[in-house]
Amino acid sequence: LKKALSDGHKASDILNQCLIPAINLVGDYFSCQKYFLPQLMMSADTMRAGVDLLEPLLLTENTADAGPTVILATVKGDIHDIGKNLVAMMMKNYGFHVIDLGKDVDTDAIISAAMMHKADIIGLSALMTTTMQEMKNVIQAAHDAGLESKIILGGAAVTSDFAKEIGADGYSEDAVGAVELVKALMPEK
Ligand code: B1M
Repeated sequence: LKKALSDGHKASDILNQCLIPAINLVGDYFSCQKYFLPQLMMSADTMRAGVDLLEPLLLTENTADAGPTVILATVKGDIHDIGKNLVAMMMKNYGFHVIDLGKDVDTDAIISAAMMHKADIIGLSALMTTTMQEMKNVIQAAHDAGLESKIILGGAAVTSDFAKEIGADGYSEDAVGAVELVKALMPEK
């Protein structure tokens, strides 16, 4: 990565054209049993180290906490957080007030945090077909608690149709799109 940067490649191009396609390829190799869990874990560690190196270059115009308040979490049962962390970084970059609850987060913890921080947005991430079902429980719990926060979804397993079906307010397939989605939902902020 350092060589690519010194050769003049942009950090965002390295992320979007190399790192993300590479980790997706690892996922494909895992699916067809060319790679196994150790390779999946090593690749995830490598990806994290890469994102850490690029992060200062990806952050450009942090206007610190001026925008909407966003609670972010990877839902219960799911420990994938690379994509959610990219969403958090991009949102902070646009001045959103991001409270990142981490991964494998209980529905109750998400609802409590949204109430405590008067969240404008609850952003949920899930990477597995099993755990994306948990998103529905969060939406139901938010509704039961009378929360007015808008709920947006993302993560490799999630689709726009699924988001509509379970009553989410929006879906984005990537981190930049998530920022645009929040801006569209909160035009006054
Ligand atoms: Co796992 N894993 N994994 N894994 N892993 C997947 C998801 C899988 C598809 C691989 C495969 O089989 N091809 C598969 C799920 C299958 C399914 O459900 N259909 C899988 C599996 C099975 C598992 C385990 C069960 C393996 C095992 O233990 N036998 C286990 C899960 C344990 C658990 O969660 N309970 C497991 C574990 C792991 C690691 C820990 C090794 C590691 C994660 C490390 C980490 O996240 N800290 C890992 C990895 C790296 C992957 C793959 C290869 C890559 C995921 C990733 O980081 N992608 C993945 C394969 C794949 O997705 N193709 C796979 C890059 C990242 C930038 O993309 O997260 O999609 P993504 O985020 C994008 C967008 O989706 C979007 O923006 C991001 C940036 O563009 N986005 C949002 C994400 N969240 C958003 C929220 C938004 C908006 C947009 O609004 C709020």
